[in-house]
Amino acid sequence: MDQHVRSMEHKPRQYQMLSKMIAQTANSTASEFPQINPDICIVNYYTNFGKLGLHQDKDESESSLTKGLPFISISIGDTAEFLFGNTRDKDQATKINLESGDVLILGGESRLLFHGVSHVKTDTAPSWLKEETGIRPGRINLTFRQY
Ligand code: MD6
Ligand code: FE
Repeated sequence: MDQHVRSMEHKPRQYQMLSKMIAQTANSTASEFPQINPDICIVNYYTNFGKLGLHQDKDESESSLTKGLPFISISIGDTAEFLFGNTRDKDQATKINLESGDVLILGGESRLLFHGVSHVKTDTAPSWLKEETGIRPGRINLTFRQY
């Protein structure tokens, strides 16, 4: 029991380290993505009917937003169609697929882009992921950010 509790305690730190490493890699390829010390992780689970309207993520501190500190999004499971653009108008938005294992970083000038998920594509998760983890149908999205 004690060991179980301890290992659970370590999980958030491992995720925090993973997101820091992603931020470091992004910073070394594009310096407009400043290094972050993530202190927030939001986990969303989308069923195959799940969607998320176009929005801006701007609940972080003014200093974090002014500096353009990136947020990092990791997708797991079924593929999502992800929209982004300069306005809330979904007809003008660019569409990309976010597949399981994809990492998306919005930072610097792109930090306040409108973005959302139009739909999740049924049964598109890698078969090895389903077999090894028993993951439910749908999509998990983790976003890391610094308040
Ligand atoms: C995504 N998620 O699921 C995009 N924003 O690919 C978000 O934009 C998001 O998951 C704010 C809070 C949680 C999120
Ligand atoms: Fe968002």
